[in-house]
Amino acid sequence: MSWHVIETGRQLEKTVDFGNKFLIGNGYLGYRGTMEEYGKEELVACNLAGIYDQRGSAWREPINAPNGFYTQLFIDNQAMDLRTSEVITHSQELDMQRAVHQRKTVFAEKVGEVTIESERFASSTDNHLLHMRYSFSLEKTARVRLVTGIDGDIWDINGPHLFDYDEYSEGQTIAVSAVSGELKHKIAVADTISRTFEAEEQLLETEKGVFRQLDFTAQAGVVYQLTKSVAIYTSQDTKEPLDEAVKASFSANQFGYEVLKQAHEAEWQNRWSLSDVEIEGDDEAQLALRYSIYQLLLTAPYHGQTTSIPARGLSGQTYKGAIFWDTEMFMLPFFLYTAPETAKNLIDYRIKTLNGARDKAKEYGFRGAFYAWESQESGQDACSDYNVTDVFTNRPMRTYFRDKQIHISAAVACGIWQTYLMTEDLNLLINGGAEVILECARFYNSYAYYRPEKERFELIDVIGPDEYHERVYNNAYTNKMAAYTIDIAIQALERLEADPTKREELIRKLDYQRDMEQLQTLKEGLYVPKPNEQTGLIEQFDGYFDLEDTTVETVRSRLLDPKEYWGGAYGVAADTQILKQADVVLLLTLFKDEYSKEVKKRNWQYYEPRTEHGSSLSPCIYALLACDIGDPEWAYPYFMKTASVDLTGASKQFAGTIYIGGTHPAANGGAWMAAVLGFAGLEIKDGEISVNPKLPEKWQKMSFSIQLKQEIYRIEVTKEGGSVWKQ
Ligand code: IFM
Repeated sequence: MSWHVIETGRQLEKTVDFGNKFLIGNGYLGYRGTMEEYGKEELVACNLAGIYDQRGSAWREPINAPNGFYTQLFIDNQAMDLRTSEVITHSQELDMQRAVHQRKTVFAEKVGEVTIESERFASSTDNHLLHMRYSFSLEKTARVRLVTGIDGDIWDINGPHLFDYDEYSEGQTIAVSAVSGELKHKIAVADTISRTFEAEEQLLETEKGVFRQLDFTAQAGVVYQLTKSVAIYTSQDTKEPLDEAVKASFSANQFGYEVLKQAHEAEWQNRWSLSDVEIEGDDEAQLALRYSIYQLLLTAPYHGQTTSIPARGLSGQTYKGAIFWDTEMFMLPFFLYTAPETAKNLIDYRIKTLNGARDKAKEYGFRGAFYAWESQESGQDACSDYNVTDVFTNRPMRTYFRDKQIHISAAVACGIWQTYLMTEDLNLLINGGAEVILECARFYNSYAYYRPEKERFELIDVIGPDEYHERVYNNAYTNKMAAYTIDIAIQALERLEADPTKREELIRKLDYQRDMEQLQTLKEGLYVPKPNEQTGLIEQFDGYFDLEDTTVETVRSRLLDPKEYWGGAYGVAADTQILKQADVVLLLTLFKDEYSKEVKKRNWQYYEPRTEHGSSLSPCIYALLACDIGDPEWAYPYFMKTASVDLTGASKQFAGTIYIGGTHPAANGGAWMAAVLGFAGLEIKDGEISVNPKLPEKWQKMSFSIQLKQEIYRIEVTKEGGSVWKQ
């Protein structure tokens, strides 16, 4: 049961939601959980990782490939369509263990019942491939027409992105290739079918698609079956994407659906064996946590391509398909502990995009690396200066995410350092990791502002994790993370002493001699807000405690429109202490060993009622700190909220008028952290693994594996304690 996500009944109002919930993918592509007969109005999309296009001055976003699964059955010229036909029963199911999507619909037709069943998966063994088996049967004999092929008229938020469509067909293989408007990327999709029945076949070509039309008389009670192997290649993969796609689709189809599925399932079994977390005593939590892990596994660049995980995964073009701090701060730990090679791929993306970060620092008059708030393929920042649209005037609002959310560089440096500490692989530092860390530290050195009257450096005019308060001074989280970045830059230079030649080369290349001295000065002089001696509270930023102290509900009641943005110049939260997401609590979670339990508890209690949790990144952090304080019952509802965000679809869908729906991989990673690092209390220090369980009341036992320096460890915890053994 806890491996299956099932929905029954038509539920057409949830079409967009189910598109996210029933997503399949393999790191290269994500295919939304829509029906085969659907089109762009239902947000059908095959979203591609790491390949972007801009149309005019609209937002740059990832490219959706033409839909190779398009299939429509007609009975006596009547379309069998979940949207419009009479339906007796309908179900949609995701088998997470095997990463397979299934659909079964029974239609009521003049000729009696018509049953359609389909099954699909995004191949985990060859990430260019998608496979589908489609079958149907009729209660009474009738004339049928099946149209199946590649639909190039696709959903885009800021498109269309594809032009110059070319169609191809040979034998059972058809293909479409098109060219993107901005960078002239070629995208090719090929589809080869096998079928169990004879039919009159005709080729249909439209402006943007190619289809086969199969006409025949279907006998009552016979199951007619079709399998499709869809291959996708782009000019980022190969010079001749069309040839590659045709070849791949054709040869995959020769193996047969079952063989391909077995290989795919074996690979998923392998992934699950390293990443599953079993919970005894709470089926609901088990399902939600597995689902979170499923989402991480389907989105990650397992195959070594240098891409990272966008904020909405591969569920569509929301948030411009961009990479945020979400990856390093919320998802990376899961990969570091369960799939370190994939964690390295994520880190490689930041190393590869260092020049983009350097350019951004220069653009704002700073030195070093200022990573993009919304990073695309070369590290360019897709975040616009006007990133939210006002619901009243419909005008873009000036926001400061791009220019002031400087904590992003610290997240990148910290992610690289954590990866290095876990793997102890000096090559990671030598091959670009140290360079990124040093450049991030240099950025803070250049951003810091010396206040002679206070004899300290400050970080002024920033936005912390709580985006509702813009342009604040000394956001405690940002200052602490910047201080940590300086610290790890100094430590990275020390570690590089193991290879003095490489160290010298790097210092020379970066002309870093003077910076090294300055980092010491900054380390000693950078102001990091401390807990107040009487209250134990850390002020989120200078002047935060002077703001109106009110409740989330009061602030919500002031909204004139439910989609109104809470932050920015006129936002309802901006002049109050109401925050969007964990900020000081995140700081305390990350640096938990540096603060007393009392300080952590007081801040949790102060900030929690003032937090809207308007970001899916928030509840998991409250869960983690609650576990650290020793209160799993406080933590549990936040864990459940995080882990089930993509199952319930209960997340914010709009920022101003801008659609921000999709899957939430940061929350998925947060759910894993809350369970494993929080409830099980897993810690690795100096290569030593320990657990300190604080299981919620219902949970009797948790078991999971982790990978540490090529060894696999099995861990079991109960309320009484835990055990760790090498496998
Ligand atoms: O990175 C987050 C940010 O912290 C809150 N708004 C959404 C972004 C993408 O998930």
